[in-house]
Amino acid sequence: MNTSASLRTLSSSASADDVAECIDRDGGVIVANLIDERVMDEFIADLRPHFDRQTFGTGFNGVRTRRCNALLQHSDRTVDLMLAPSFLNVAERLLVHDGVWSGSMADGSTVHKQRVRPTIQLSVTQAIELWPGQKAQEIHRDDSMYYTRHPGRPTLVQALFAGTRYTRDNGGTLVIPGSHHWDDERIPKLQETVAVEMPRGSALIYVGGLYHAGGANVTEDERRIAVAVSYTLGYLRQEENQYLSVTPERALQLPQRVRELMGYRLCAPFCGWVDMRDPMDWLEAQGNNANSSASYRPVTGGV
Ligand SMILES: O=C(O)CCC(=O)C(=O)O
Ligand SMILES: [Fe+2]
Repeated sequence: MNTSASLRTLSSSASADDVAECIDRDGGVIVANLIDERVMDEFIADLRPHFDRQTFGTGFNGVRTRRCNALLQHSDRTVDLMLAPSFLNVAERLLVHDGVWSGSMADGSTVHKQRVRPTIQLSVTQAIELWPGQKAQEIHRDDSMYYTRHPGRPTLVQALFAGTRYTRDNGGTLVIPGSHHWDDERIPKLQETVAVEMPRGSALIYVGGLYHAGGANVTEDERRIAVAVSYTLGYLRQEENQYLSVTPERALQLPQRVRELMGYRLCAPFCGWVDMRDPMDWLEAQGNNANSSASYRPVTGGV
């Protein structure tokens, strides 16, 4: 394994510009103590019964690994991870690109043009529990699902929040710093990877073009939890189908910004409509008879 070129660690008070610049250069960065202990405790406690219903995976997903999905359905604290400023603002900086001209004929002779820019939206939410005995995963790029060509504009920004500490021995994610700049022909090698080590509550944030893999868990009895949350552009398909993974009733309980990020907001100029209207109108119509913020509790309110 490579011991020299590890990713940089920045503090959670670093500016979004600094974090984005670091990711642009190295492909990823570790943001220290992004999620506070209380939030992580509550989050993992909410997930525990769902984790415990999962069986181990197969192949790429790991024969000694359990994965728990649909995190917005299971825990209010998913919101804290999604909206962590050093993640959301950085994802916006890295993904949103210049718009296209969108025109409309006003009176048959004049075309009014406007420059529009795409939104970003949630792509996946998944907690990954690596058990002792899990071998290292295949090295891959997460943006392969979008057929992204490299080097080029990012289509995915993902965070792996440490739900337990991350060590080389318990399966800390292996990364190849700078590999997002590689073309699509170069083959990544295990010797080029470095293991990410970080305390619980810190996060590895990276672009989808960074080569990485889950590490091997060679401990006797220590499980490693990573919580994957990713953003993509509003006009691409979501890795995890948020409309079917999270019920409309549950979506209506979540903060407005979260619903927008789930994809219930049209991506300009006109991607994602329902009956030619913003899907948010459809969602809100489902909740006309319900108390729409009944059960979401912000962390400051009630733990
Ligand atoms: O578990 C990890 O450290 C990484 C998992 C991963 O990269 C994936 O499943 O795509
Ligand atoms: Fe991955």
